[in-house]
Amino acid sequence: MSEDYAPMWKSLGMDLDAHDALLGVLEQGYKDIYLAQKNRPEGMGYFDFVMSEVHGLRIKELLDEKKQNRKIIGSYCVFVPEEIVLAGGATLVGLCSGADFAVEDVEKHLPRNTCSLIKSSFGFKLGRVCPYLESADMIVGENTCDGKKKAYETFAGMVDNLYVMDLPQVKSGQGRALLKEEYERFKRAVEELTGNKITEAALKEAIKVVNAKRAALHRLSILRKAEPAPISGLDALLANQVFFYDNPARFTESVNKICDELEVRIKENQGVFPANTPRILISGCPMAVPNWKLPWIIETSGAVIVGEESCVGERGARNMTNDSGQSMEELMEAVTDRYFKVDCAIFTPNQERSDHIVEMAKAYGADGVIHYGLQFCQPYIMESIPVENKLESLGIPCMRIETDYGMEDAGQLKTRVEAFIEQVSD
Ligand code: BJ8
Repeated sequence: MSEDYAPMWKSLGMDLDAHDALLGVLEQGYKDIYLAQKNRPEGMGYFDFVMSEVHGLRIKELLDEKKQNRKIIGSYCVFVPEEIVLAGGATLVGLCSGADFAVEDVEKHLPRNTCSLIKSSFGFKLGRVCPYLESADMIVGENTCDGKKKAYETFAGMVDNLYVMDLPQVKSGQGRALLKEEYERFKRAVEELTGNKITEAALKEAIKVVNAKRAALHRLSILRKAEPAPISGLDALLANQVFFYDNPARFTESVNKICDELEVRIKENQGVFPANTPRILISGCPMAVPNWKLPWIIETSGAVIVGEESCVGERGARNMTNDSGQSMEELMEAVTDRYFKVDCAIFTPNQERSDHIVEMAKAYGADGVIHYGLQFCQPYIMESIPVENKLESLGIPCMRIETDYGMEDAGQLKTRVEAFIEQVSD
């Protein structure tokens, strides 16, 4: 990191020693996993920089925004509409939940058999090591899986600015009405927090900004359909992860730059790995920074990841919000329509998700699908069985993996992944 950010972190009430230790692990992990890759697009240099400054420069930018009276809203889920946040003149950031931290403390508040993602969100708070969380003027929790919704009851006692958004579990008329009502309530909460009345013009503009971010990621996804794949899955995952932290306009520009470069690579038939490298689609739980374990294992075992059916991936970014509405009512309907299509495993039934996995496997020319379930995540692990059955019935090999954020099972996972890759490359 180029600057001494210690005074800034201290001003946020962070535990500097614990934070230094965390950054040390993060930097080493990034070096070993990301910088050790070969044939990376030059444009990834921007993301290397973002990652090296993820708790530094980006936080300074957010604190500068706060000085200008702009509010920061943190979230843990793709159901929190960035369009409404931006329209209210605030900034949305994803909150850290991709690494184990302060596990002993966490297990005083949560049962041991809670998924790593939820435990991590508690660990970053209890350990005081997440500058995004400490900068946030509002933290949005959402009633998605049972684990999260019960955890937020406890989390409410650890922070003084938790806002809980209710979410439907069924894609019915009532479900959609609940989502719309919750987005209206959230809009009022954002207005109250920022003191800005959200206008049609502001919402329309915000929809355009967020759509542009998504369009850049779509462009990147489509380029990954090429054979040989022009970018590693690890690098593409990183772009999908940074989506949640970066300034929207800068992010869009940076992803589009990488895409320009990839188009040249494709024309010249240059792949990141040799031609005919087995192609894998990952599907399942979201992978938040710095959760790179499984993609790293896959791509150091002789395969390339060509797509992510995940909230940090296509599930989160695939649908656009219609910006053609003229009234607030029409625009809010469009926001609701867009998010109501997210096929998270908390919905029942959730046929769309397995249809989408099949569609993606075919579109990206995947030789096999690896379903990634976080241990103790009932919605995704339960769904992984019908997903596997469906894929196998269509002749698409599938392997289900259950893991956590620890490295203890890395060797065992590698053996399984290697065997799967051998199977799909026959
Ligand atoms: S829309 S996937 S981001 S809820 S891994 S905490 S489901 S027990 S993260 Fe998610 Fe929103 Fe859905 Fe996407 Fe629970 Fe499972 Fe843990 Fe999970």
